Amino acid sequence: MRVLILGIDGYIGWALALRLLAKGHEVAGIDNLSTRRFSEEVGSDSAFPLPSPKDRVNAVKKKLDASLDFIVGDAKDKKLLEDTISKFKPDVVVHFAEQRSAPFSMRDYNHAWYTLENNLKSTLSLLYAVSEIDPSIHILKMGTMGEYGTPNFDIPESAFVRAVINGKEDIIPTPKWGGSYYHWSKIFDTYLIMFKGMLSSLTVTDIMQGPVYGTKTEEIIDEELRTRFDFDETWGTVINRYCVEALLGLPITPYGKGKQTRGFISLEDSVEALRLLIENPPKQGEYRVVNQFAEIFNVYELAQIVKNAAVELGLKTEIRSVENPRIEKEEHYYNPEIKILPSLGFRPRKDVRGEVKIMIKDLIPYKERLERFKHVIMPKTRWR
Ligand code: USQ
Repeated sequence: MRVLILGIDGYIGWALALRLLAKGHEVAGIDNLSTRRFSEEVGSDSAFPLPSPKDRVNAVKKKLDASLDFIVGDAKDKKLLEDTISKFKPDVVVHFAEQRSAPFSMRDYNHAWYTLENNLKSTLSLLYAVSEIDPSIHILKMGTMGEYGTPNFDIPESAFVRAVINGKEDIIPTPKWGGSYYHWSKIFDTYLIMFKGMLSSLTVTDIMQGPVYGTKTEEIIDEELRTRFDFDETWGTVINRYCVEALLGLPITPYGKGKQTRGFISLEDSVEALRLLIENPPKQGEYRVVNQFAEIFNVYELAQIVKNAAVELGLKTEIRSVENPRIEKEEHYYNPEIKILPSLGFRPRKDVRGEVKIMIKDLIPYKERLERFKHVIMPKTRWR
């Protein structure tokens, strides 16, 4: 298949490009390299040094014997999307080109607005570009499990639910509640996709994915092929952060009561699930919502798992619950449905317990590099 990845320079975008190339698909990508700049803005960097786009393309040629078109450009630019789609003629466009950090979106008004503008505009540009050039192209869009929030009901895996309101029944969009401007941007994206998708009979998979963890996938066999790995308070997700904290002898930091519960998935399983969704598109004109996670944990349990792994590897570390910088439920019901990926044959191959040991071992050679960023690890960005 021919796959265009918007956001190809990112943590998942790059790993997915490698997986698809390794499976013989043709891949092109667009990225404005904004995560590299924003990571610098908060005084941080990827744990693994990142090759330039040109070096990435060369590494793919050398290691995977594949060619890759890596376009440095902005996915908000509708003209760029039109030109690239007309020229490359993708079967599927993957949309990862969004600002993906909740804390970054909560820094101040400018960061909130940047997140909303960037994410909504890139989504609308893509919806229009595809509907005008070839509405049969499958759009695979990265949403988030965080769109649902943490409701007191079982989270369905569907765009709509049956509800009784004031005694009358109707079908309504599945209720949503974002925990940051970032999460709200994904909710607003979803509404744009549902509306424009209905008007133009678009074929869409909207993925509701939980936090991803891991340092590598099957294709990431050496430094030249590495994907970025963030660990600072703004860009790092919880498990990745805990591993770096343990490695650097910093306390592992569950926020508040630590009973915040989410559905987690390894990078390896994430790219494999995405490959399955690309190779098994929905019916033409269908809007498919997919919940994507592998295991459910609360953040205190995760701290214990990382601590045990670190101790086994001879590292000294402790768990220290820190004041929660976020406004979120610290104890809640959580039971999301997951049926589409299993129906496509998806079986997670990694689990947190096994993977965090591999992650810490993978990070050990970069300890000195990581020491330089110790000051950007403890949480500072407050929601209020
Ligand atoms: N947390 C801690 N300690 C830490 C860091 C985080 O307890 O050191 C807690 C947070 O308070 C939160 C949970 O861990 O309750 C998850 O936080 P996170 O930073 O790992 O993830 P989040 O900000 O929700 O966002 C990440 C990705 C985002 C993706 C989302 C999936 O950055 O792109 O959409 O995970 S989900 O969480 O399901 O919305």
